[in-house]
Amino acid sequence: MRTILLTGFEPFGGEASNPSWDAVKQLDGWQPDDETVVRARQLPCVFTQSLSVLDAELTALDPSLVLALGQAGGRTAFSLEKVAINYNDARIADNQGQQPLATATADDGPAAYFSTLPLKHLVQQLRLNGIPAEVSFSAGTFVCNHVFYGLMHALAAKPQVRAGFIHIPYSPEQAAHHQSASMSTALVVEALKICIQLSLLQQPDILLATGQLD
Ligand code: PCA
Repeated sequence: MRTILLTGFEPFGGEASNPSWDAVKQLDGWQPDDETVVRARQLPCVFTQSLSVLDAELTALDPSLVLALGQAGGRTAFSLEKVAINYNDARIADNQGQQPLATATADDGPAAYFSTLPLKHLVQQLRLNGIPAEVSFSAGTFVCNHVFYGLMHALAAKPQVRAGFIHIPYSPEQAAHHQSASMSTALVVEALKICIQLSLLQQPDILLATGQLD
């Protein structure tokens, strides 16, 4: 049996829920085919501890594909992150009151890693299925980027294991308070199924104009 690991975060920043966890937990146990099963795990919104939990799951599950999710309120689309940077600079405290400023996630690591998901192909297929999607070139400098960097650092010696990070917009319930864009959990789940099926094919990415001017 092949395992796919999906992660979502606990609530943070005063929100009552985190739609990244609400979405991935719905796919725990889902089988995209007879030989593959999805496992969903929640990560604490805490620097360092989030990576201890993730590393333990990577060891226990030995996944063939990893999609890590987080919320980025204000985003207008399902946002596939391209780059994880070796830099923590927290504008707010994490859920244990830590606020690292200008620190590295891995002292011995490179400045950045790229996602190994077929991002352009995913954006194309998501849009064809009526789901707003984009490639993003910054996952920020908070716990999500920290987890994304730690994930890619942990898998650096395993290029056959595709992995990446996805930021999702507010849920409709949250957006009603923030007057912002939203995406329903049902649509995020549908998007994740497309990402899983396409990423498992192990085809190289396509060429498509998904860059940003500035
Ligand atoms: N979003 C935060 C951390 C947890 C989450 O869901 C971030 O974007 O860093």
